Amino acid sequence: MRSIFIAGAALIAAASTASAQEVTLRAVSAFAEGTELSKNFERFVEKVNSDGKGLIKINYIGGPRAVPPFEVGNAVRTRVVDMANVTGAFYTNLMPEADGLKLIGKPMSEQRKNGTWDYINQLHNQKLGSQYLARQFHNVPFHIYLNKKIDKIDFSGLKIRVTPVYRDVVEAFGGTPITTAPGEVYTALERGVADGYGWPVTGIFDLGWDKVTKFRMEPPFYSVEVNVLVNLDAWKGLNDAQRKLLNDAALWLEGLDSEKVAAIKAERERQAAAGIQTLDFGPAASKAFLDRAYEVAWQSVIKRAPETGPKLRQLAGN
Ligand code: 173
Repeated sequence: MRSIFIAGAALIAAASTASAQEVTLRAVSAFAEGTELSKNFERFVEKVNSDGKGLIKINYIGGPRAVPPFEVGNAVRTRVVDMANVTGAFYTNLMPEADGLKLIGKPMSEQRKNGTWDYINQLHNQKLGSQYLARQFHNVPFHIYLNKKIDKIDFSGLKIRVTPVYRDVVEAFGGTPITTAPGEVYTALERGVADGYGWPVTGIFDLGWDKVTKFRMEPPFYSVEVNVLVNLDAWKGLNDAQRKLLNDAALWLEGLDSEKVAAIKAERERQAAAGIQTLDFGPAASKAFLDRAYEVAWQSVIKRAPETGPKLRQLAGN
């Protein structure tokens, strides 16, 4: 009797030590360290590590030198890493719906209230074995940057570097898409392998692309989506306090999007100062471009995800 009691007490003691132990999560970013698309995630890591002392520690391994960008989603799924800063565009092979995330531009506070976050989280749970912890940059658009001047929105004869974000719209306007990871954009432009590329309005200075960019085409389109994923087993293995800590930090991270309004204005000025000219074909051409850009992108998502795509579009409301 006594030995059973002792064994039981020892077990309880072991369990509580385990739950009180600091958990370490290994994290990577699909974007280069210290650049625009990684910076806020890196602030998030610092915050978790300081608020979460004794509870949680994120071991940030770094950017694409650790895991190639298009493999980051799978690395989270298979728990090669526990956490990642990555865009859905980089794992559409595992989750075609991820290509639709760029079409959802509502603030995260709203997406968390109206069921959008919940639905996207379920898709990540099922298809990517991960928790959709946070989404950043909902208010930052993309652009097509060009080195050849065009006199209307028509990419015929142009080779344009893409990811799934821009593929459909580039094709719809007659361009030839060439897929590369961000790390290969500079060389592709320098060698003339590409005549242009898609990228957010911010961040082209980070890797020196301003030196190989002549024009930025208007209008801005879609909505940048960079998210923080946590492997689902890793997430389930956390206790309530640890999960709350990560959730609170995720909401804080999403709140940093409010800084982007000023950042976008500053970036456009900086591009102009660097000699990058805007190609603007006026409101009617812009509207026609945007209508078509959204339409071809949704059709593409729905074609590859006929069950779930329409629901995503309904939640996006566009
Ligand atoms: O590499 C890309 O152009 C891309 O798809 C992307 C997506 C989100 C943020 C930045 C780039």
